[in-house]
Amino acid sequence: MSAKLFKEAIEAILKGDTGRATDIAKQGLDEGLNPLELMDKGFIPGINQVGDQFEAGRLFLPQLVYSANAMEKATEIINAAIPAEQATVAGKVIVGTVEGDVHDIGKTIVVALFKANGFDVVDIGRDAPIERFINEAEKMGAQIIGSSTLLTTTMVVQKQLEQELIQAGLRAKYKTIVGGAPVTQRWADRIGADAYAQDAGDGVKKVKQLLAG
Ligand code: B1M
Repeated sequence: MSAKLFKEAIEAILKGDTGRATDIAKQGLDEGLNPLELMDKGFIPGINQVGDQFEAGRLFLPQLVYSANAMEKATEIINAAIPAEQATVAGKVIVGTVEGDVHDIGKTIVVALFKANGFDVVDIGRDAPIERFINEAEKMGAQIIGSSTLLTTTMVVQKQLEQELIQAGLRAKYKTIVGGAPVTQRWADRIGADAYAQDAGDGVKKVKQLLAG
């Protein structure tokens, strides 16, 4: 039954059918599916296929926008249903998508999972300037600054964030974690970030490690 629903989720995202995508999200949750499984096996493969088709020139920007809208609405419903875990480590985290990049679906999932794991999170949104990451981290007394980016052209902003923290004399005060589709452990090492996470679950694991260390 769930395999059929995952397939329908993929199709709804490919068609950019928001009504169908939100119905499937609700149906899956009503049927007791794990929200993250519904995301990982249904909606995320759907939006990844959209990305592949866009890259191959088989889909155009308006269709990408329709699919993204459907994905955003389904993600909203699913994020709200992620069960809250008992907090094992307390921690304050700032998360945002870097300046120049409006992709925030993955970042929103990361934020939802961080919150569900008991972390105190300030989501500074997308296209967020470096000063905003730093000012908000200072304001909230965060221990961790997390940045997301989906564009190869904006990956460099994660590096600039590291440099700004050094220049402001604040680098030792914070741990940094980076993520996003083109980001890798190698990139994190190269720019001097403290951690890299490949998905939201990995992000929770890495944040716990950073707080423990
Ligand atoms: Co655009 N886009 N897009 N897009 N888009 C990509 C990224 C692209 C790879 C598509 C492609 O060509 N195959 C390509 C980038 C190519 C490149 O840089 N090499 C691309 C492009 C080119 C563009 C535009 C430039 C298109 C144009 O205008 N001509 C434009 C950029 C505008 C801008 O930002 N300045 C653009 C616009 C858009 C939309 C607005 C239409 C929409 C975004 C809507 C939104 O986010 N609200 C969109 C979408 C939806 C995509 C794809 C199809 C899907 C992204 C997504 O949501 N994935 C994408 C193709 C792809 O990635 N396969 C594509 C699902 C999401 C759950 O995964 O975000 O990777 P992801 O997040 C994961 C992990 O990466 C990780 O955990 C998440 C959950 O598992 N993670 C973290 C992410 N952040 C983390 C932070 C952490 C830890 C883990 O700690 C802090």
